[in-house]
Amino acid sequence: MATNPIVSHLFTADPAARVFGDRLYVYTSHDEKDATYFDMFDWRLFSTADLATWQDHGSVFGLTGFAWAEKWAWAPDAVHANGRYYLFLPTDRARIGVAVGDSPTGPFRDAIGRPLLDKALMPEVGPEPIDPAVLLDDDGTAYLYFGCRFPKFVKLAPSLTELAGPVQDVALLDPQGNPVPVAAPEKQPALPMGYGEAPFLFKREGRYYFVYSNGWAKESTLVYAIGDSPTGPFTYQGEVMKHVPCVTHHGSVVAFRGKWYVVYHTSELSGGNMFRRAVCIDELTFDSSGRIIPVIATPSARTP
Ligand code: FUB
Repeated sequence: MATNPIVSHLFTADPAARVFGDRLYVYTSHDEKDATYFDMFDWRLFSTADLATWQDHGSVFGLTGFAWAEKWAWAPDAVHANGRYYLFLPTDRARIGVAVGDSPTGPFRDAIGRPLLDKALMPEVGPEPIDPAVLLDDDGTAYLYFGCRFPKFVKLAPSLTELAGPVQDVALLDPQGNPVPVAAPEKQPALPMGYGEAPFLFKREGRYYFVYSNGWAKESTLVYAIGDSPTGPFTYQGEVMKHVPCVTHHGSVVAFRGKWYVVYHTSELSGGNMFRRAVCIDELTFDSSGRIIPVIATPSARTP
């Protein structure tokens, strides 16, 4: 594999790794080189056939593509359905839009001309509907997960541009079966199980893995829970990976060419700046019962 980070000519974050055809695509958000906040304007795309050489597909969509969006182009996800490619994109810490295109690399356009979810119109989406992640189940049903501090999900219609049910809370349980309390607004969730942000769903051997960040403390990292259904409940299992040098933790888990990988970001490339992150990849393995063996990140090369 190439050395970490996979991209070092610009700052990238919040990777959503997806396999389309015979390539691994990583959709990212984009930290500005002089960033002092998560003031982000566009989404980038990189792909590889061999995990050694990465192709930069450039900026595949930006805030200007959504006439209704103002700022904060944060964590994306992508899904292939209906012969098209759909990007789920959060803006404004308040809305999630959908862009659609005919190829994984675009061009993409606003699919519906308005947000799919909008906090101003739908209080049930919670205080911060960010970090969309889509699970396309084996029967073709799509579920959208999202939320900071309050994990939410909603079933999508086959078009992927309409909702097919109510917005619901994701039920997270501790190993004894008790509900994991959601985080109090603006507070660090209780480690290690509390939900912070960055949901990501994948399915393996019939079970649904709900990956998420447990917050912004110095021990925080990506953790996961497992459920028997895409609608939960999900029971906490442990860490996906050990803490990496970054205040935020956001990643995705993907199978590619017979192995599993976790794709995530750290602040190492910028020497520790939390607003200037870089996307990395490491192999991930499971034990015989399907538990993730926590990944120890391969350190990133740093800027001189
Ligand atoms: O990139 C902006 C925000 O930082 C994301 O939405 C969070 O998941 C965190 O990575």
